[in-house]
Amino acid sequence: MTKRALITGITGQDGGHLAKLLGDKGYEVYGIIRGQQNPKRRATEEEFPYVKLIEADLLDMSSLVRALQIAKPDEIYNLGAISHVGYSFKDPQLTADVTGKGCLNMLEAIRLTGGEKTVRFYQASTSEMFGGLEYNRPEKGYNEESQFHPRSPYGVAKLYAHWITKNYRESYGMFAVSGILFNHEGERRGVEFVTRKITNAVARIKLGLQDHVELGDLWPKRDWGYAGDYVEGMWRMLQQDKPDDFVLATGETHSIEEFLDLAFKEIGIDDWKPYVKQNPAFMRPAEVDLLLGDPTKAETVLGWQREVDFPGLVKLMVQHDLEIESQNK
Ligand code: NAP
Ligand code: G4F
Repeated sequence: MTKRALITGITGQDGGHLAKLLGDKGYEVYGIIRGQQNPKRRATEEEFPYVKLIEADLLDMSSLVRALQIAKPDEIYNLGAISHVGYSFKDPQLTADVTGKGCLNMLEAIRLTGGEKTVRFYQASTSEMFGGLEYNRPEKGYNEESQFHPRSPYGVAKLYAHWITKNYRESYGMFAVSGILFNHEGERRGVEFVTRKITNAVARIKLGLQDHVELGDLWPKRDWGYAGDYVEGMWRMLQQDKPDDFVLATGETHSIEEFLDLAFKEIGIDDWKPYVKQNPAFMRPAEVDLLLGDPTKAETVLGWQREVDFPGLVKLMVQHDLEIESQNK
């Protein structure tokens, strides 16, 4: 029997990687797309002609019920969210509604359509829920047992979604799991996130299209992996005998300065300082100083391994942006 999957956030970074992964595995793939004329619709249809798009919105439970009636999914991947931490400080209520309550809307839609014993549900939880070293100092990195202390409206909304997913698992016996994913990047990453903003700027500087990039704080450290590796982990979580939560991470942490070092070296520049200006507009009211994850449980139980390392990730992103930007020149 062909398995059916429904993805929210199909137009986002992870949605693209997951649509490819599930398509390659022979799934019948449905994707939720929002808005009357979503600007990403055409590109999504062209790249994934096998994906059936359904108009719906995480803010609107009746649209989710309709989507479930159409897709009749075996698996749901809830990737849709306001996902930008900086933006969440500017629009905290919308973030709570989409990123937090949107998850509840989907879980209730599953119950209303009688899917609580048949549908497998994946919630996109995040390392932003941990909050950094000031609050929690794990020896090997944050794991599934580490304490949460979110530092942004986004992190708080995600923590609600995380707990309500656990609550539906415990209350209704649903196969509902959370993947607590550390930062993952790649050629599909939005340019509003720091890694892609840097690699895009580096490519444009190399091609003479811009002369500097403006960034916020450069000292925070992140555990950066490749998004293509992480969607494999999401899928594995839904193939287990028992529902459970897992951390996906690389077990390494690097500062934004280290990312800049490697990205500029890729175009032959050793000293990036003349090309980077600091702009307080990109700083946040509260910052997460360091994120480092411990993926031992995912490696042991899921057999998950990341394939792309930090230098490989930076190289892949710079080379991709050089190709794209030279076509635009
Ligand atoms: P992304 O590129 O920002 O994609 C977000 C997706 O959410 C987009 O497809 C967007 O659709 C959709 N969306 C926004 N508002 C919606 C609404 N009201 N109803 C339905 N869909 C809506 O995010 P990503 O990097 O792929 O991340 C996927 C998920 O994993 C997110 O939930 C994110 O918070 C979480 N996560 C990401 C990371 C990471 O490092 N990437 C780490 C941990 C957790 P439009 O195109 O229409 O705006
Ligand atoms: O790339 P970022 O915006 O990612 P952030 O805040 O770590 O969030 C991402 O990862 C989370 C997982 O931990 C996800 F849940 C979330 O959805 C998202 O995908 O910022 C990374 C770091 C921050 O410390 C930020 O303050 O880079 C710093 N930064 C410095 N200058 C900047 C900039 N961030 C952005 N976006 N833009 C800048 O100009």
